[in-house]
Amino acid sequence: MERVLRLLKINLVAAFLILSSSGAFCQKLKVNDLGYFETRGLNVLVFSNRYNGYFFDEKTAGIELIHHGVRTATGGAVRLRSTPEQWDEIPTVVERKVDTTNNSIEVLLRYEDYDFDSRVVVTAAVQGVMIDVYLDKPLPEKLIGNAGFNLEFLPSAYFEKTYLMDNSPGIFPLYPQGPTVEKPDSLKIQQHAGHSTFDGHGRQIYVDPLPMAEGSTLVLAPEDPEQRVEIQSTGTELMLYDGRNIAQNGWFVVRSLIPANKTGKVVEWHLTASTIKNWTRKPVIEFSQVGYHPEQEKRAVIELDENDAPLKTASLYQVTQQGDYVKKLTADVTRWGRFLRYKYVTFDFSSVKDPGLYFIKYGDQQTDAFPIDSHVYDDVWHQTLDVWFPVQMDHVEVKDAYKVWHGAPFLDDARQAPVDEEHFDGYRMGPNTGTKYRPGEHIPGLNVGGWFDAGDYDIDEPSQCETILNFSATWQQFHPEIDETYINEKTRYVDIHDPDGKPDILQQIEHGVLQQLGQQKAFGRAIAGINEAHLYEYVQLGDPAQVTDNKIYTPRLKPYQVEGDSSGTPDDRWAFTNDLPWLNYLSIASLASASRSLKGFDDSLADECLTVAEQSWIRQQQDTASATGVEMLPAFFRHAAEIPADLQLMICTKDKKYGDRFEKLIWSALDKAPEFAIETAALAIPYLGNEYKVKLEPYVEKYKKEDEDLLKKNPYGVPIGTGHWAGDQEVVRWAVTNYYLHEAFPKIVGPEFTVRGIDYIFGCHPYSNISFVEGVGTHSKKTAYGNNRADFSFIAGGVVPGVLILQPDFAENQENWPFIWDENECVINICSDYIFLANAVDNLFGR
Ligand SMILES: [Ca+2]
Ligand SMILES: [Ca+2]
Ligand SMILES: [Ca+2]
Repeated sequence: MERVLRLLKINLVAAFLILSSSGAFCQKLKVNDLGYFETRGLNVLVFSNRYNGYFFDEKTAGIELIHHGVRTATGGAVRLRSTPEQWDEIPTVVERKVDTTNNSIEVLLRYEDYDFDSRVVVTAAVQGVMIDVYLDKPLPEKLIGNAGFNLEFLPSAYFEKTYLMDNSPGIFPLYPQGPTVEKPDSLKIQQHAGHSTFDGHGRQIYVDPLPMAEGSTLVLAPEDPEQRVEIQSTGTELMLYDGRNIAQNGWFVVRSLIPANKTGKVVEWHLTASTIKNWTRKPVIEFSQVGYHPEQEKRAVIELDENDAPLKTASLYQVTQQGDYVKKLTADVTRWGRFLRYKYVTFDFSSVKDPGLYFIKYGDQQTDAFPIDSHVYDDVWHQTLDVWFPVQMDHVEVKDAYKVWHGAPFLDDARQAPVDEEHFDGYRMGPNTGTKYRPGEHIPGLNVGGWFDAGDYDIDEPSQCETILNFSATWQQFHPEIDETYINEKTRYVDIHDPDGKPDILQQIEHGVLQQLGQQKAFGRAIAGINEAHLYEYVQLGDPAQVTDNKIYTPRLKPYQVEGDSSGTPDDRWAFTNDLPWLNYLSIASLASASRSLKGFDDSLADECLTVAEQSWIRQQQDTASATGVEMLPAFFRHAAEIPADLQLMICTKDKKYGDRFEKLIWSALDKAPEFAIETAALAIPYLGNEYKVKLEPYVEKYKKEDEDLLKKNPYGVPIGTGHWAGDQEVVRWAVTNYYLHEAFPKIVGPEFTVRGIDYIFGCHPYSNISFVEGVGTHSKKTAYGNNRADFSFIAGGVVPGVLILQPDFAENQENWPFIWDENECVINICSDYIFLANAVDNLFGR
């Protein structure tokens, strides 16, 4: 097919190029003070962001292009595969030199496993950059034919667009269409710790993509002045690949192989990207897509290009039944200042309180319509509980009307994980199992309850416990009786939009508790979690019931041989049985809290939760042996983790021994990490009396001062994290903590911090104004990193991580490409926290 395309020399294309280039504008890039190449409409970043190693290739590192405000290319680096997957080898940056005088940035990259160094030098050129790769020593033997210089282009940015390779036209495929080739395993460059993302099903092979086009000059999207990029290679062939052929999250990759037996300059590319003259990014009016309660503060933040002159005013219009627009308010905007790369003004329309539908107008920009109404928060969390959580439920089949979300998965849980194994997804066993089970032995009682932690299919223990605690707190504070799901644990069957007369939140607590009890009964404590045994299982998308064969592994059978409920395929998940006291205390806290929620719903289960929690607490207090496994938390947090368990058991039993431990630990925790301890401290007020409350007050005063300082840090007035995972979780947690403090100390902490937190989640945030709750609000996340991400879809009610801050100054939340997990992957603890927050905000304004 590709040969045929190449033969189709269409002269029209050349004519079109000449026409379209008339809209382009030529100027030289400069390295700015922040250490990246800049011209209006185009930035070239050279390892401003590095591979951090935790989740390997996150598609947020290397040479990157920000083209007319969108990050369209990443991963510019010397790589060892044509289309690197997440778990492939990544280079380390040994050295990075920024030369603002000569407008160049140079990085020294190293692959330690191969003792292989390369230097990548990027120099400003007219309308683009020169990219040169240098070697001091010839390529190591093993890397010949494997090492090349790659640059990856965002597929969704080039969907429904074309390319020219040496003037031969092609259309970027919407769905990967090959070509691919099978190769023997012996040729494969090792992936993370010897794991493999490919399941040969007994064959010793792997699959590699072949180029979809080859030549020396490639133009991507020649027809589009906003995204046209041209790469000319001197001395090496350019190859264009589609990485999605071997991994749905792959990108379009442009690559030159590094020639064998050569030193000095081994790759030379001239990259140019078209820019629109005097391009100015359109203002983004950031507001809540869910709308506003009449009595709340109503404040839109307007994000402006640095070359944009702010207008003086913005307006609020009401939309009538007849479809007329009635101007309700015109007010001056307030200049806020600069945050990251943009300028900000704010528009306050708190004075408008009449119920109705409205939109904001700023210049010629008009927002989506949104309500002002006392009922706006009534049901914003329902889909999170009715749809998103059921889909996350492990060990059960889940349906919704005609649709099967998934079958009952992982009924073969679980085998004891082997010791000292370098795993993935943050799991790692220490030198011993800490259990009575031999590595590989089946552990009964674990194939029940629990939720998939996120867009993957593991049972991650910390988030399981936090989720139970969040659900339990929501029930105890607000008693939401909503019933939209049928849940039968015996038949392992869940039906969405099928009320069974039982409150869904209590049924979810029960589902979480069943897994906790399974762990506590098997080990006398909690474990780190349960994860797939093989990387090729971990990366699987679609129905989780197909990840394993659901039959318990028996070594006497051959692979793929089945006998009754046993099979010879070692595909069962592994129980990572690390003995982590802080984690066990978290499990104890969740069981104790759940026991109060389940009282009157399932008394025997409630009693069992409390009995197990108390037994496990006594065992944990006596257990002075060092923890097994790899510790993730610093010593202080490990110590402080006991506090919520003490609190929950104190509330359940009124037993002094728990109260004593609580009071012994809480004050030093408040001194060392108030943001970690203050919510727990506030929860104890009803049980410890007024003297305790008075002693707590100065800590609350101090916390409130920090809340107020946030207003100076960014225009949104919420904490915006800058870590490797975007910060919606921190925002939701912070808003919930402020709610508890407001309830306990209303004269010190007002409700505005809690409301600001939820406004941020609903659209008043950088980069765009979509609601970060899938399906909630007029415009919301529609492509997210759920387990249906390969379908470019979403699971209603999920809350995504949100805006990722890429160094040095670029805030991003990709809307058309679901696979950037640190922006788009919903996790159970944030979603259950969000359910609490939404109920809390509703409660603030009275029901
Ligand atoms: Ca996980
Ligand atoms: Ca129900
Ligand atoms: Ca199995």
